[in-house]
Amino acid sequence: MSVQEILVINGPNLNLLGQRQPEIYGHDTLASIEDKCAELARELGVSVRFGQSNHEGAIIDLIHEAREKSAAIIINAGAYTHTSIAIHDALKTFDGYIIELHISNPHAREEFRHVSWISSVADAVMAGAGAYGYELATRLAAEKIKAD
Ligand code: CA2
Repeated sequence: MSVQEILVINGPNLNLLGQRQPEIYGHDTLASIEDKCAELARELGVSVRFGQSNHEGAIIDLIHEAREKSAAIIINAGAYTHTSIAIHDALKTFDGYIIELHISNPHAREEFRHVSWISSVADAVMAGAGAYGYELATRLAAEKIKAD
């Protein structure tokens, strides 16, 4: 049987991680987060694939691709979390396990970040653990897909 895949989707501006606003988002880059998750996934007997886009449609394409290829999605939709019914609808078509992830805790920030179009279609929500949240989410997703 082939190794099950977790797709980690990152939305707008997250390609700048580690370069700006470290007081909110920390010093880790997306590449270093990907390396840590890949190593963890190897230990856990699953695989992870990272995708990032600043474009809503490209994020939806990644979700559609996951319908064929992935057992779980970890998604940090960035600011689209608070606006995108299209991403909400796309996630609804995915049959696997979904984790909504945020580096910061949006509930402790501006009021416009308190609304999420992702939470209602996610199986789990992780927020405020910093970049470490990606490793926690990878561990959770691996456990869930291996139990299936
Ligand atoms: O805390 C999170 O992970 C967020 O999803 C990040 C989004 C924000 O709009 C959400 O409310 C919470 C913003 C991502 C911006 O990423 C940057 C990274 C480095 C420098 C500047 C922005």
